[in-house]
This record gives sequence, structure tokens and C-alpha cells, in this order.
Amino acid sequence: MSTPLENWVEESAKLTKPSKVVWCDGSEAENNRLVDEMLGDQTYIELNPKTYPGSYLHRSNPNDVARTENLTFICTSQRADAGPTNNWMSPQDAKEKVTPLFDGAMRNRTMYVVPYVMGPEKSPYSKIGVEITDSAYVVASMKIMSRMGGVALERLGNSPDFVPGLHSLGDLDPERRFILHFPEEHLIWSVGSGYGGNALLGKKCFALRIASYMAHTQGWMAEHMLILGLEDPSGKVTYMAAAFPSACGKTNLAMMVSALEEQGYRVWTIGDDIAWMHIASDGTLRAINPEAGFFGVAPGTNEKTNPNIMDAVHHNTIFTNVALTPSHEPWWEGIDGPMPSGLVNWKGEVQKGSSAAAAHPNSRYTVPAAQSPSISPRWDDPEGVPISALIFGGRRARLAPLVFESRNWQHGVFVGATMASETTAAATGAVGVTRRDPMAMLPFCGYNMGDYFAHWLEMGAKLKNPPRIFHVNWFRRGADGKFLWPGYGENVRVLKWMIDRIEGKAGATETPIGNVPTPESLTLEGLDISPEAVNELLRVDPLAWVEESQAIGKFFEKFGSRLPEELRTEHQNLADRLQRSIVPVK
Ligand code: OXD
Ligand code: MN
Repeated sequence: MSTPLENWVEESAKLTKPSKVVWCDGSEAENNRLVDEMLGDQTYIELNPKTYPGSYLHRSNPNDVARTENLTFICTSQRADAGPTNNWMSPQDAKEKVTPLFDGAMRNRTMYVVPYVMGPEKSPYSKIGVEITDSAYVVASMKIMSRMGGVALERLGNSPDFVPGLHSLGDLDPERRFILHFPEEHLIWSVGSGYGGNALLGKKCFALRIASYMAHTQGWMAEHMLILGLEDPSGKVTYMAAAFPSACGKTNLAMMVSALEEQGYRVWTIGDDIAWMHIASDGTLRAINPEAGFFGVAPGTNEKTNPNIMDAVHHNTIFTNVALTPSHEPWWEGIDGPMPSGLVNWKGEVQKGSSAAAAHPNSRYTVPAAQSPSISPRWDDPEGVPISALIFGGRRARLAPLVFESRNWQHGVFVGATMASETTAAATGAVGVTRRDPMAMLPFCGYNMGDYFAHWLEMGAKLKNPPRIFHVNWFRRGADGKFLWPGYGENVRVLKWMIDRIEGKAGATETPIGNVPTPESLTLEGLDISPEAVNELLRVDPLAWVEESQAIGKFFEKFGSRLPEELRTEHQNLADRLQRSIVPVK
């Protein structure tokens, strides 16, 4: 008798017609074989073995360098269940359309069967996925990003309880590229892209889109959040999870070298992108990081912005679409030091001048999480870590103050649901446009976002001691257009204010949008910042927020009757509070 997994593999092989099928065991020997093959066919370029041992550069097709949200679909039987923020196709239409693209797609190629666990190997909260792919680069990346191979097969046994994901590079033509999710079947199909978020199916496709759907039906949360622990001088660690849209500094925050380390405040990393959170038997919210690696944006990363990752990526790392120095080291815009001469750009061409970027703005490193010096001793804890604070944030050049605290869980859900940010290069499309990105889940929610908001509200009601909810904005600019806040390691000062709030030690001013720190309640010693800049960072401009409130109203209209009443009430509440705070001019 064959197992459900064997049946699905056989069915997929019949459709895609590979020349051979390889079941991946996740061993070093297997990885070495793949590396040799990829060096042979130039999928990989070896980096300097002295300074970057075990590390390789991969150049993707220039038309395939970022997630393609316009080609990403949620295929529920009812359109309304995918909601107004997702692209939708019916499961039947999607399969009819895309089956021909898989038909024979793996001819003369190897089909790899990649079983993996998302989450710590022994955690009751972990889940199993199996990706079928014809890309060796995807296999090597999945080995870093998940617990891949025999561990997953052992845990699965003969059970049908896994998320199947069928992936083929196809012909890499964007016209024939589809990233399809069938949440009702827990199934993923992806064709025509070899890029990370489209092709490493454990990450965005499973751990966010399919998992958010599962979490809704099963009573837990799958969120686009980093997880960190902030240690205080007494050695106590407070755990926090934070949602920011793609490429807004989640990795840097999760791995921060604290500017207050001498005072005993230290940051420990549990995860940099995704949190799965469950209500434990003691009523606390427990978070695990389903991933085992970091797939981070390289440009802008340097010894100042993220010294821990700079250390981590010096071995066993896959770089994608970065530039290459003559001594075969990776290079990107914003790395320490000047642009070296003789650089080869991300497309493999000799770099001429600096008018065009040498590394693609969305170039990446893929590195095992355990290699970061900041990794928490509890990052692999099967029970997860208890979360005391949830943080939302985005890039807002003008509007949002450095930090504010919501009044309660319901208000916090409203703050998350109305989050907005200026877009980055992590997805294809215009950069720098303000878009509303609730809980940073806009591209990743596997069901109707109105129902997702309702789920958040329900989770809060079930928690004994719901985490406090904060909003941060590291990106506010002054009248001169310059950032007001130094960011990076200095952000610990804001995290410290949060734990001081949780412990009832820090002051705040009530404003229509929430509680904003009093300047004295922030720990600013040793920071070169003027009192005027601090005031500007903390300023809430009611007139600008009235405009924001109107934009929120427009956004909420999209959800019609699926918008929870509580959020309408919070919106009205904001409008009323703003009204009261605006002193009429006589
Ligand atoms: C990511 C993203 O790659 O959010 O994490 O795009
Ligand atoms: Mn992300």
C-alpha cells in the first residue's frame, strides 16, 4: 500500500514527466552533490573559500527577482472567502488554467521531493510540508530555511497531514507564472518563478498564506512578524513580536546590537519574518519561529545596521543577485566601504560607474538562523516563547510618531488593521507609494481580511493577559527631509519604553491615536538628539490624522459586511477623539 505522500509524488511525476525523481534526505552528502551540480551548470558561483567558506552566489533570471503579487492567487470555492484584498480564481478554473503549464514541465529535469518541518522538530505547534521542485537552488535554500529531509519524513510517517506544494521553474516567462494557493485543500502550486518568496513554498505560501487560513479555523495565529527577546539588567527576558511590511527592517530589529548593552539591555533573536502563535494552557500567547533560516534583503546591510548578520553570512550562505568583487566576495549598495573597481553586477556584467545599482535592490542572503551571534537560547524551544508585546510599524515619512501604545487589545487590532507603509523593492511594482498593509499581511493573508480582523479580536478575548499592542515608525522625517530618529541599535530605547510601560514605570500622554511617550519617559542618555527633534518625533498632528481617518474609512469600505463592528466603533472613536482635540479657530 502506498502512502498519501507517495501517491501525490507519483501523480505529480505523471503530470510533470521528470527524467528522474530524487527524495531529499537533508544530509550534508546530498547538499554537497547538489553544490557540485550547481557549480557545474553555473546555477552557483563559488565565493572566496577563505573569507566566505561554503558560500555561493546565485543569479536569477532578470525577470524573476521579487515576489509577484499580481500573479499570486487565493483559490477558495467562494470569491468572498478570498476577500477584497486577494486575487482570486476558483479552484477549478485555476487548475484548468495551470495544469497545462505543469504538463511535461520537468522533462529532462530532476524532480526533487523535499519534505520539511516548519517549526522546531519536536514542537506540538510545528507542521509538515512537502515541496516537489525541479530547482536544485530551491532544495539548497529549503535546507537552510526549514528542518528538511529525514526529520520530516519520520514525523509524518504514513499520515496524510502535510501541506503539498508543487513547484516548477517552467520556462520562467512571467506570462506563464502563477503562485496558487488552495487553502481549503491546504495545497500550493507555483510555476514559472525560481525567486524566494514565490518558490520556497514553506515560507510565504505555507507559513503565512495556508497557515493563516489553518490558524483561523484552528484557533491560532500565523503572522508576518519577527520575534525577539529583550533582556533587562536583571537578566529577565521580555519577548515581543513585530509586524512590518517587507523590507522595513524586521531582520535588523530582530538582530539588533542594543545601544544600551552597557546598561544591561540586550536583544536575542528568535525569528525575523514569521511567527506562529498559540494560546498555551496557562492563557499566554506562545510564539514559535516556523523557519530555520533568514532570507534577508542584502542592500543597506552593514556593520552598523546589522553587525550580527554581517558575521553570520560569512559562511554557509547563499547569496542571490548581489554583485561580485574581483576577489569573489559578495557586494551590495550600502555594505561597508567604497564600491570596489572591477565589480561584476547582479546580472553578471562588468559594472560601469554607480548610476545603476550593482546589486539588485531585492538581492538576498539565505543563512541558517543558528549562525547569528544574537540567536536566542530559546529560538528552538518546542513550547515557544511567551509574548508580552506586539508591535506594528511601517514607513511613514510624515504622519506617525516614533511610538505609541494602543489603549487596549481592540484598539490595538484597529491600529494593526489600519497600518500603512511606503512600498519597497521586495515585491514588483512602484516603490515609495503609501499602501495600507494591515498587520503587514496584505500580500500574505490566505482568506478574507475582514474575517482575519475578526479572528484577531476573538483571539484577544481568549487570552488571559493579552500582550500590549504598540505602533512604531522609525522613518519619520523632519522639515529638511532627513530622518529624525537614528534607528538600528538605538531602537532598543523604544523597546525599553515598551517594557517600562508593561511594568507600569513609564509615562505617556493620551492622544487621539493612543498613548505617546512623554519625552522624559524615553531613555535618551548618550544619544545626540535635540529636544526639538524629540518633540517632532512624538508629535501627533490632529489635522493630518483627520485625513488619515478619512483614508481609513475608504479602506474599510472594501470589506462591506465582513468588517467587524468593533473596528467600525474604533474608527468612530478615532474620529470623535480627533474632533475633540481640534480647537476651533475663532
Ligand atoms: C520577505 C518578504 O521576503 O516579506 O520576507 O518579501
Ligand atoms: Mn517578509
